[in-house]
Amino acid sequence: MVAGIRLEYVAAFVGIRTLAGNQHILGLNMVADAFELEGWAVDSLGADTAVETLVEQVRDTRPHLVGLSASLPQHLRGLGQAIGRLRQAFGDACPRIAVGGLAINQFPGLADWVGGEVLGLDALAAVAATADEHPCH
Ligand code: B12
Repeated sequence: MVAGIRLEYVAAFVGIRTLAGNQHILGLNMVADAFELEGWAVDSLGADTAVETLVEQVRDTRPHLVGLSASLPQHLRGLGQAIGRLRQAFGDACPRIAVGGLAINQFPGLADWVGGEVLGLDALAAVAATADEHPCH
């Protein structure tokens, strides 16, 4: 709740724990900040977050959008598994899942392979790509 108005457009940004570990969170934090500045209610779960923590967060807050990041090629398999788990847990009610980060930017076609969507190569592009979904627009 913000000033008595429920923000319907909630986004969660998460650095998923993978076998290789994922400490690269600066870029994802920039994306989260950009969405927050646009008026989205944002939950940043931080680096190296367990998949089941994300599943619980989605169950509790029902975000419109989940943003995940892969910086290294070694992160991609874990990212794909996390997205598969979200889709299995929520089915048709699964939030929109955006992926980004260096590994995706180098090979955007990998987004399909992991099961996510590229909204843009950086924070501003991602915000612009979702502008028409925001309640203020
Ligand atoms: C800072 C950094 C670290 C820090 C991270 C600190 C932190 N808290 O984030 C630390 C020291 C932990 C680190 C560790 C490692 N790192 Co490092 N790291 C970097 C570095 C220098 C900058 C990354 C960064 O923050 N960039 C700035 C942000 C803003 O850019 P970004 O992440 O790409 O994010 C932007 C976009 O991609 C996009 N975006 C990102 N996420 C998302 C998500 C969504 C949904 C959307 C829409 C968009 C989006 O928007 C962002 C803003 O524009 C890069 C080199 C480089 N120049 O990129 C190497 C780099 C990524 N690291 C590298 C490596 C190899 C490692 C280590 C394996 C090193 C080691 N041997 O230990 C470890 C791995 C740790 C792990 N398990 O995760 C390599 C990866 C090479 C590769 N392609 O495989 C790089 C490229 C360095 C290099 N040239 O070799 N690293």
